[in-house]
Amino acid sequence: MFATDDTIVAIATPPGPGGIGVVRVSGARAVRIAGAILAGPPKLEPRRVTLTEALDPADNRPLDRVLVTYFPGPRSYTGEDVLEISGHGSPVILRQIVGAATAAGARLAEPGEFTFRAYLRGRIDLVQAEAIQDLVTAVTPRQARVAFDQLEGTATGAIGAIDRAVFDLVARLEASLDFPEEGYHFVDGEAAGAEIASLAEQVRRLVASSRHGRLIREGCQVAVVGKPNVGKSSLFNALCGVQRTIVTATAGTTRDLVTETIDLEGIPVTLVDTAGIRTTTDRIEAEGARRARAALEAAAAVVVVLDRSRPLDGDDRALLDDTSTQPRLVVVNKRDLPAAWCPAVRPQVAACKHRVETCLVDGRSAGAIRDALLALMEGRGTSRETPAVSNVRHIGLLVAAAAALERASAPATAGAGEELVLADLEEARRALEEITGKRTPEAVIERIFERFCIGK
Ligand SMILES: Nc1nc2c(ncn2[C@@H]2O[C@H](COP(=O)(O)OP(=O)(O)OP(=O)(O)O)[C@@H](O)[C@H]2O)c(=O)[nH]1
Ligand SMILES: [Mg+2]
Repeated sequence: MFATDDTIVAIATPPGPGGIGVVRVSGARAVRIAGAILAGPPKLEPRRVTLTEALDPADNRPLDRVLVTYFPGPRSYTGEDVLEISGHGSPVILRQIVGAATAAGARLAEPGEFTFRAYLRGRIDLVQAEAIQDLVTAVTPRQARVAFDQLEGTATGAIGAIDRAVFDLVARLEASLDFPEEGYHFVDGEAAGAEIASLAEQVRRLVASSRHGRLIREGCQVAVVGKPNVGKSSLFNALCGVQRTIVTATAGTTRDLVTETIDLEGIPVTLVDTAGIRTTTDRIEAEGARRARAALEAAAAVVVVLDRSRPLDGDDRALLDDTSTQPRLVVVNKRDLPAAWCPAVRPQVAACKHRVETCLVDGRSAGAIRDALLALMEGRGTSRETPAVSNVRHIGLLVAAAAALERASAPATAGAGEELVLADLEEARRALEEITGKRTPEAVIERIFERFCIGK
């Protein structure tokens, strides 16, 4: 996908002016390029900072005073010789330094190419490369924590240990296959079956914890729905902590979808405020209600807001019926006003598992709603522990590995032919090694690195 024997250069800091800006160079010619573009040229000491000047190749005049750090391979980010040149964070100067480096023989790096080289040279595996991207793009501290743990090797370690155990079993089974007539029995069928079942269980546990991991990594969308005027926008604003959307006493205030992402204990939750859903002949309101229904269907979870001060009517009931199979939180609002519900409807609402009574005029219910929302998510597999796996690519392959191991377990116990068991064990290994990058199709690798930014 990329040429790997040349030397690459890119600006590693974000576009635009900044306090400092860093140009990164990686490859076999890095030191020679330093000699060509830096004043002196300086004697670069490994992992020490050198103060010098970057030169304009056109006239050898200084472009900027810079700090240069030299990381000799293989103990560098990419595993190759790396230079980090820190200058003033001026896009013009940084571009000129890059220009000087290309004039001296470097090539402009593609997105993710530095990290790709780190992967290629075995500094990190694919899971860690993906973790770097997650870390850089994290929007909640919890996302950053999960990504950093994966970069440190938690997921890699867990998956690697299982892969090694499967490999060990495969080796013993193959040895039994190779020497059948001598009566070699490197593996007892029953013991092998139990071993495989236990490995499958370990993979299943990783998958189970990954549901929470995925919520943290990807976040989820929560639609706030209800009849007009029940207090949806008031709830939305209370959760956002700002008056993001208009609240008035007029029914039908919200006409379109309004979205905002909040941090719910580390889960980035995208809240969608919607127009009130009721039967209407007004064209604008009907379109609003149509969009509200679409948001409702797309959402991972839904908050149904009811107004306790008005009788529960057909529109409320229809909404409660429509959302009954979705993960949902029922908010019984306007607790401060006299209740208008007849006793007969109370059990219907009381039957909703996740439910909270609120008063949304003063914003004091926000904490209770957050807790109730979190309880709803927790029912869907969240916990406060940091999950090892969060990436949907990894989860899919873990599920495939667990299934293959489960298929192998019974025939092994029954003492069926080694070939049969071996085929499934091989499949499990293939899935595990596709996660870490040992056996990953090039197209998948390409897709992973093209999402990186230039200079990473
Ligand atoms: N007394 C009382 N009034 C509330 C409460 N919550 C909201 N309101 C009022 O109810 C009215 C409607 O609130 P909104 O938040 O705009 O309701 P909505 O569901 O978004 O309404 P639409 O956008 O028209 O569908 C406003 O006047 C709010 O101040 C509450 O808990 N108690
Ligand atoms: Mg509204």
